[in-house]
Amino acid sequence: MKKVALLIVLVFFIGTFARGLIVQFKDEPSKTPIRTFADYVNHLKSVTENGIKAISDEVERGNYKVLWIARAVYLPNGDANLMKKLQKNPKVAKVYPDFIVPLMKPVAEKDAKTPNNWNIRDFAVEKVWKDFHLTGKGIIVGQIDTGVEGDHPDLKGKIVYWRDFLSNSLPVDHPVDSVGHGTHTAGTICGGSASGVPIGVAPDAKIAAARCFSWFGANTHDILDAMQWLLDPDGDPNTTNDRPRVINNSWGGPISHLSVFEDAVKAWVKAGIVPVFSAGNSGPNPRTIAAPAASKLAIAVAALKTTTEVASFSSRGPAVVNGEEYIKPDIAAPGQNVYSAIPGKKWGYKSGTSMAGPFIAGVVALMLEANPNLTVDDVKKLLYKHAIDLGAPGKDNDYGWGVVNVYETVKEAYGKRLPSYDE
Ligand SMILES: [Ca+2]
Ligand SMILES: [Ca+2]
Repeated sequence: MKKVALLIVLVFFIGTFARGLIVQFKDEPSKTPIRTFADYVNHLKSVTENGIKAISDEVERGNYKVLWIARAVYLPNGDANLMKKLQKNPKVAKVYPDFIVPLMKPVAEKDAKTPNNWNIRDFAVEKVWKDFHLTGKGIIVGQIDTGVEGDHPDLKGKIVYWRDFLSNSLPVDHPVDSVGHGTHTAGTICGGSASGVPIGVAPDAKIAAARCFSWFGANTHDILDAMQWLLDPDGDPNTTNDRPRVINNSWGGPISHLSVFEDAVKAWVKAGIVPVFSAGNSGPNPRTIAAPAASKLAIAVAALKTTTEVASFSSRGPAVVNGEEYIKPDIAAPGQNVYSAIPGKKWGYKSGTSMAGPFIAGVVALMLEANPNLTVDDVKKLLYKHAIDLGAPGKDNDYGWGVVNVYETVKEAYGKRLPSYDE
């Protein structure tokens, strides 16, 4: 009996390891000038196509997935031998095993007996709605997570784009969430007030939801596929109003995995998408920041346990990437005992940087409604400029620039609005 049990456990664990390879091609000079984002996408696609041609002898006919967002291709049957071979190809920059990114599990969860939405209540969110008449209207927020319960009373009608990337199961064609993580984060971004108190920072924003994560985590190639999909969720390259302006990423892995995602994050930024990433739940020791949060392009969000105190679980900087050390995270937002939606049309509390990231994504949605012309850099500058400095003076490895100041940040975004805009 013991042997059988051991075998079952072994098979179970082996089944959770991803298989296959991700082959990333070297960038090449573009033959035509890159002026627009569409030019940039065409460039990525052409580099990837050339790369695939160069390795075509090694690739099983038709059995691969193009991940042009990272100038890469996924080979589901790739193994260690093929990896060695491909590494010698002059067109190949790097070959990665298709590792699993673990789910950033909440550090604590409990049912809601009495609703306490301290993240909304104590951070002047309702004052922004009232004073500036801003609620995230017209802004699409992307998220890569465990899915969303689309018919939750606080999220009904808000999931405008949905795609299921979960490998090894038949894709589900409508928003579902069997884990609960993504329903909670979506609730913090744009949930309503169906339980009696508001739970979402930008209740009129909409969501483009990619489901990649199960309880165990997500395959890297599924995440890259989802990152690519979010650039054009309606599949029509001639429309761009379907593209999210900000994407919440309550996920991350060890900093050693940063490089495979870096080009995809860069493509988002080039498309004008604000990349928000949770810092990770591996604190309070230094150098525990997760990746891609550790990317210089990302807004890495630390979790607060009160309005002025960072949670001990919140991952800390500095980030050390390719021998270079720099301060991370970038900003802090409420992340402990956060009240939001959970599947089964219920509500509950979760704690984690996964709960802090979506708060910032919601604030960015308010900023972009206030002023749709803000660039990714504008958004970062305003968030960091108004953050309330805590801990060591200036930017530090616990709070980043400090605690998000929702009111002053959105107020200045609103003030920067060009007078000619839709007046
Ligand atoms: Ca489109
Ligand atoms: Ca500080």
